[in-house]
Amino acid sequence: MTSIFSRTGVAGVHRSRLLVALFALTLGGGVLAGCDSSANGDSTAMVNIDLDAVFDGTPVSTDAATVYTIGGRNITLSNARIYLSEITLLKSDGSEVTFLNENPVTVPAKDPSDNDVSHTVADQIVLAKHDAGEGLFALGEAEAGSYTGIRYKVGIDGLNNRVDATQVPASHPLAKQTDTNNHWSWNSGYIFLRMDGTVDTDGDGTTESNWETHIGTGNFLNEIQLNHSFDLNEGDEVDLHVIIDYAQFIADIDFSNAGELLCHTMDNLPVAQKVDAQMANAFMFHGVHTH
Ligand SMILES: [Ca+2]
Repeated sequence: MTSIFSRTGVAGVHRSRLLVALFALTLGGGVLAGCDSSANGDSTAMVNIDLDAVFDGTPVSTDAATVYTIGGRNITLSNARIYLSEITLLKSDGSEVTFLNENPVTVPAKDPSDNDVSHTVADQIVLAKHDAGEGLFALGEAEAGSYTGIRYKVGIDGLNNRVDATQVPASHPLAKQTDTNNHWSWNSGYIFLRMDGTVDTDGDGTTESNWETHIGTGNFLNEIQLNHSFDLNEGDEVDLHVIIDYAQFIADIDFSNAGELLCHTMDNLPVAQKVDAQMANAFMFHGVHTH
């Protein structure tokens, strides 16, 4: 008898705990429904990318008084800017999230046979003007969950690189820029990586000559994948913190060789190839920071 009463007592305790649990679930469900109605049915996080530009470990400076040494030569930096596109989060389950621009633009372009076409740029493209202090960009929403890394292209691929830049609205990253040129022509496309500055060619310590490293065209389009596990929690706003070391891009350029100082890709393929070979070494996924 005592054992039966005892079991009843235990069952009673379980029942009341179950009621508490159900009550909590109901509350939780109400909160979830509220979030779902304001989003698009999924639980999502807001994702930004923080492209943190350094030069050999210190923050990039385009101040003329900031002198860097590379290959034994003093150089300064006046421009440091880069295009990233097709920015994609890699989920633990093997699926992917590629960010799209909330305001796609439809502009004239040339197809692979050089015919005039109308092309819609849907991708969430980033033009990071590090020389202007621009490195933090909103990418959009991504599903909450477990991720293993990110992938992106350095530069612009396909028809997106064949548009008429002068027809792209000024607010879009593919627009012809008015401060520093970002685009050659519809057949050469965008300048994926642009670095400029001065260099001490005569070795007296004072920089006096210009150097220019402008990388573009499909042959030098790189895809970068950075593996780093992270979680996105519903309702969070996070920064994907990626460090870009601009010194790496030009690490193999011989600044004592006048033939390597000016490279606009098509006119100096050997230097473009040197930069291309270094591309993957310039990026590090530092972590995910929640606001
Ligand atoms: Ca000099």
